[in-house]
Amino acid sequence: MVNVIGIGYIGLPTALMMASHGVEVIGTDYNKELVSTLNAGKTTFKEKGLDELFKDALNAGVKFTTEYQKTDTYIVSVPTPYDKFSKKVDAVYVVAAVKDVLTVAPQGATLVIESTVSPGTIEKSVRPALVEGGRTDINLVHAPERIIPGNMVYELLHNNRTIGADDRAIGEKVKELYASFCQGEIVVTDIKTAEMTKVVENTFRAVNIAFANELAKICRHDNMDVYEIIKICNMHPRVNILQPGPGVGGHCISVDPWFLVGDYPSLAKVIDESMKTNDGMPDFVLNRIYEIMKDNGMTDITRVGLYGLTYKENVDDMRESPTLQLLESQERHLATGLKVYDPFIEKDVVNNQYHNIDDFLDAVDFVVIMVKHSEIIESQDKLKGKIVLDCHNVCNIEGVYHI
Ligand code: SAJ
Repeated sequence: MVNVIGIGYIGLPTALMMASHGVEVIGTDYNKELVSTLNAGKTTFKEKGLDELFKDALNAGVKFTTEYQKTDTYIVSVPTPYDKFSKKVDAVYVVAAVKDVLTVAPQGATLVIESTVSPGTIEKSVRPALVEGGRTDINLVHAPERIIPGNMVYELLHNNRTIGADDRAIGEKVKELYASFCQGEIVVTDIKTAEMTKVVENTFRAVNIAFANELAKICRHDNMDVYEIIKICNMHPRVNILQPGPGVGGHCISVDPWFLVGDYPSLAKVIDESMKTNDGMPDFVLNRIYEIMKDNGMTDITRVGLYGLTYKENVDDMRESPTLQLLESQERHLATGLKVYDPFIEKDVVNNQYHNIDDFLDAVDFVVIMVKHSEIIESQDKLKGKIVLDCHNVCNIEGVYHI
């Protein structure tokens, strides 16, 4: 039996996937509300294919509880926040979960950490917890997750994976467990290499996005079309530039590269600059809003609306979202009043938030597309007659502004 600790964005799909492939799984989380929602037969976030997978897993006998289980295999998938000031990873939740597991884990149990951590964290923070608890019999493994929100179920099945272990034989055993559902290649390596690959993958994407954002700024400065330029460059066989946008959100691309900057400040220069470039994009958009208002003789900020609150399209996750960053920045400049709408966010989370696209569009003259949800792409006719700042180049309307 596998006990998955932390049944959030990663732990839940992982637990469900294993259960629906014949593994006996119990998910444990200290959040009672989350556990009771799952036990009531409801998923806790929206994700393509998750509800169907949930049904299959329930039929297969998956269980959820707040109690830690006595078993031979644990998978820890709790969040790893980072300290905004020092830019270092804070393994506090991982260590707390590990300590809780140690209270029940039998001799020789295997503890798989899926949470993203910076290279060396398992050695520096997790192993000491085992040593202090007198539990060096526990086998430590790191199996960093790789699934992308919006396509998690597909990617769980098809992505290649990395397993880092102290002991090759244990690594192979864990590989077998993941192979119960994973159709990709599974590489077994050591723990520190596994930690580093995970952070490097997200850093690669962050740096590439920063490059696109910097190009957008250069092109704006001299009135060139960044999208046309990227499109043509990408026709070169060895060039693959990503897309500029209003900023970078989510819990991974906007966070993980900072771990390398925090740990290697005098070495991680390109990464540091890239992260600053991405973090500066919401402010860049705010400046564009003021410029465009001026061009159009607009003075009333309350007639401007931000479309989208989530960190990317067609998900309901708002963590570190560019829209939230922009609103925060606006408040810092002592200016407020922007209206906001997102079809995926039902609760009121910010001021001046709308819950219906038509009411939102009636209330504004200027729409800023912060997130390219399918809804706005499919209903762009509704934007006719409005001033539009399209931060993702998804509108085919004449006269739209770009970043
Ligand atoms: N973005 C751009 N331009 C682009 C692509 C993305 O501005 O061309 C922005 C998005 O709008 C979003 C942010 O970047 O705000 C991040 O989105 P994403 O779709 O690139 O990635 P995440 O954060 O949802 O998921 C990433 C994935 N990592 C990589 O692709 C290397 C995923 O595979 C990881 O599992 C995940 O991080 C994680 O949990 O680490």
